[in-house]
Amino acid sequence: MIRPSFFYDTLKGFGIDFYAGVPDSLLKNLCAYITDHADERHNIIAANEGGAMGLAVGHYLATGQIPVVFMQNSGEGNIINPLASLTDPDVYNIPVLLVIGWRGMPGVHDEPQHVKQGKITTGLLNIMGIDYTVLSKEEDKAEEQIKRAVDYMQRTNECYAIVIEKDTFDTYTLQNVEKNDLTLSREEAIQIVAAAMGENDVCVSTTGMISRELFEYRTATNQGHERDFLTVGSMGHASQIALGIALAQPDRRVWCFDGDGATIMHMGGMAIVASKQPKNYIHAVFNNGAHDSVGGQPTVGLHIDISAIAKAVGYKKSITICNKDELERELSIINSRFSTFDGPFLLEIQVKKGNRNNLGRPTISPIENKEALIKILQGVKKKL
Ligand SMILES: Cc1ncc(C[n+]2csc(CCOP(=O)(O)OP(=O)(O)O)c2C)c(N)n1
Repeated sequence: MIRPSFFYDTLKGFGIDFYAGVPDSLLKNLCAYITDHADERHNIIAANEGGAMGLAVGHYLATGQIPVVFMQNSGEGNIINPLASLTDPDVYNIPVLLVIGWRGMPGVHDEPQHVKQGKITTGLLNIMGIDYTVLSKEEDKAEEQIKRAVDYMQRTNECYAIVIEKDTFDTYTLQNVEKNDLTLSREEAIQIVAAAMGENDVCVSTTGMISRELFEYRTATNQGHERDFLTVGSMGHASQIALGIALAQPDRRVWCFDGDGATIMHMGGMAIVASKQPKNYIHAVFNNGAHDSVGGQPTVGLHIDISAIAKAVGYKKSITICNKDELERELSIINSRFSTFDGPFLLEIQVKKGNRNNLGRPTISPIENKEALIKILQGVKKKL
């Protein structure tokens, strides 16, 4: 295995010390090391991977130094446009070192949302004309690969990708953990909100543990899963899926269970929700100030005022809640006779980081999930 310190120091030896990206569980130990060792101007957790490319290009323009953009392979979709129209030799010809966690690598079992992306990870690089290597798990070989990557980028001014397999980086535990006094857990908050949903309501939940915790709650309480669309991939788009449903079915309440990382990733979606004024739309953002599902790296979630943003873009009502009593009170107001269809609402629920160690994963497939929801929404039995 490679020590995160080795990777970081080797790049530093080549004058590479600027990092921007969105974290990934395969890069968890590396990201933790960078967080503890780079200052805030040299390590930026970006809103999304495309934004990280922008930051990297800005750094290159200002310093002439090659920057690093790190991401899960799911983030490749978000960098296609900057790769094609910003860094490409046909446009500005700017070198960025891409460090890409390879979830769903063929031959390695992974969750459904990673299977397709895993198959096309290197193919996408090929089609974009990005040279790449899969990082060796032996430090001396890895050092050679990094040297070749840097030579290539210096010679051509083109981007280069280092693809990271599972279990490449050795353990490193983040030291710099931001403390706060939040007491409500995300899982408990999810259970309270899910319990407040009416029987005809549906929910679109976001990528990661939020959907997993919602799934387990339904199982534990002997409810079906058919009213929940568990957006296992496509991070940041749950609010728009929920909006699509809410506009098509104005007589049904639609909830979006979002994370702070996901909300921030495509925050513009909030403005579109508000612009349509869907009275039946309730946006619950479980804000733990972290990308908890992939290792707990910080987001700016607890440093910005999400409910003020919702208000500013035109949600009818928005509120920030940080404890159980307030949450229950607010939900009973939402459910009261007069305000049931008085959205769009945004509930920012501030929760502490962390999850149960034995948290499971959905036991139904995405196709089964989709078909069951369609049956609820369209009232017809679709073939599974
Ligand atoms: C485009 C994209 N980038 C990165 C990921 C990896 N990823 C999965 S869940 C997650 C963190 C989600 O954070 P947040 O929405 O705050 O929810 P939390 O896990 O903290 O509950 C990330 C980065 C992804 N699935 N898709």
